[in-house]
Amino acid sequence: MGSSPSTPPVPQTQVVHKYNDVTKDKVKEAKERKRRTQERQEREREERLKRLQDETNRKRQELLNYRFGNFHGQHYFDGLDIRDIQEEGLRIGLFGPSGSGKSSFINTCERAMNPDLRRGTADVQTAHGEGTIVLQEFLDDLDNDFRLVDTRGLFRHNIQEFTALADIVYGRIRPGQEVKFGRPVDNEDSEEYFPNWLHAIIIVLSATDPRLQDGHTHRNNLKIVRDFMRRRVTTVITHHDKIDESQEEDVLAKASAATGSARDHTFFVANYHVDKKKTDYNTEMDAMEVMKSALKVAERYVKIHKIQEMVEREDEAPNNFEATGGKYQ
Ligand SMILES: Nc1nc2c(ncn2[C@@H]2O[C@H](COP(=O)(O)OP(=O)(O)OP(=O)(O)O)[C@@H](O)[C@H]2O)c(=O)[nH]1
Ligand SMILES: [Mg+2]
Repeated sequence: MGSSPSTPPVPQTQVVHKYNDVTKDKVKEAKERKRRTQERQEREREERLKRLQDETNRKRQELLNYRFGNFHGQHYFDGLDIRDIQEEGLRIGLFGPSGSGKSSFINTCERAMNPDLRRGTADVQTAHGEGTIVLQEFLDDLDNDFRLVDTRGLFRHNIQEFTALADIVYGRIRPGQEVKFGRPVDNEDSEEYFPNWLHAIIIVLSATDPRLQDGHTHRNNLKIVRDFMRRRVTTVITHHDKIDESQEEDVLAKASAATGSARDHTFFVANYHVDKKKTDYNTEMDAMEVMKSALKVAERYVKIHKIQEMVEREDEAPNNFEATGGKYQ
């Protein structure tokens, strides 16, 4: 037997190399692709954040520069004497069950209006029991035409509480005064002064409150407020961070039914609070949407009130006409 033919180089060795090279290239390529995807995602995230930040700044400027009538336009008030409100501005009150997040919402609004602020100035409930007792105005130092008014929480749902609420609405309880139930205030005169009234209210409910979720307790308790403040209400549902997305529609419908404000005047918000201090543009946007809605509602209410006043004056005119023996004075 002759020597065996020279053995060709082992092909497998080459295949293995090739395979390795291909694999290396593939891995490298995949890594590169992943890096590019991550970079793109990061860029998109930054762009989204930038857009949100710009939108937040734009909305903030709109509210910081707010002048009475801006949202409906000056023609909306043609023929009406609105000088008192132009001079004094609008007052937006916060009403709602004790502990629903009224003061926290005010703090959120303060931070939305002033990005340098690390925390709001309204006192929130810390332990059990009531938080706010004294009526207090906020955002009143801004050079624009509205203020927010923090009130004592509703929890009795009786006539004494309703009387106190009416006293706040008609400006008989003034900022700095304690809101007492069952004790009439001796400040009747101020009812004459329309700029001291609340021109709209924001009803604050917590998304996690079983009295909202059961669909009837809040609805029954708030009937008197709903009827009294008809068409002057914007609603904010706090604790948005504490509910699941799947619950939103149901909670929204129940809140709107309880307060009587239309769906497009009903908003969710996840307030700033002790464990949520980091700037959140979504939170600030939500809070500013609520303020804008309340201002629109308030402008409409001022118009309704001014028309009523005018009609009442006209109603008095024929009496004067008769009293003067048919001569106008
Ligand atoms: N997680 C979360 N907690 C909130 C939110 N809003 C308010 N809170 C908390 O709820 C509690 C009550 O909030 P307050 O703002 O004091 O409620 P209030 O309506 O002013 O209460 P009264 O003044 O007693 O009527 C506080 O412990 C807040 O930190 C929210 O959106 N999310
Ligand atoms: Mg409070």
